[in-house]
Amino acid sequence: MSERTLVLLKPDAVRRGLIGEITGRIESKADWAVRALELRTLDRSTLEQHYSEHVGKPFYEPLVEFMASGPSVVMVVEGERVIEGVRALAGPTDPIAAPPGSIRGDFGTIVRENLIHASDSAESAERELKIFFPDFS
Ligand code: IDP
Repeated sequence: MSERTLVLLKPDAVRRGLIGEITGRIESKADWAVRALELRTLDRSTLEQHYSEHVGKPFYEPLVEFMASGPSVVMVVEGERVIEGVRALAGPTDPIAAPPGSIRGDFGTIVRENLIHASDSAESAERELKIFFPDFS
């Protein structure tokens, strides 16, 4: 079933020149397509909505600060089982625990600066796409 997900290449990925590498892995998957893509510096209000489930956790403030520290790539990716699929390409949250071959496993070491965000369910995708691409249909 074709579906849509929100993907963010976080400021560490952009600073390190990994936009092409990471986007290429996503684009290479059969029947997936990038439907919208923009380089955007995220403001606090957007990030507060996006990470609302993490408010009050010890990593929340440094996370928001990091995510606002420079441009991210924000994109809509569409395709067969793309929600589950981009999460699998990304790997687990902690890059040291992420297997080689995954994006976080290949390029990351720091839990906060783990390169990529991808919606974790159909409900999250719907909510997050509205935050980042309110006019996209
Ligand atoms: P996910 O991005 O793999 O879905 P979440 O648990 O939703 O992981 O956490 C959101 C983001 O918050 C992570 O991608 C990471 O950047 C950051 N984060 C999560 N847990 C920690 C932590 O324990 N320390 C520092 N940053 C964290």
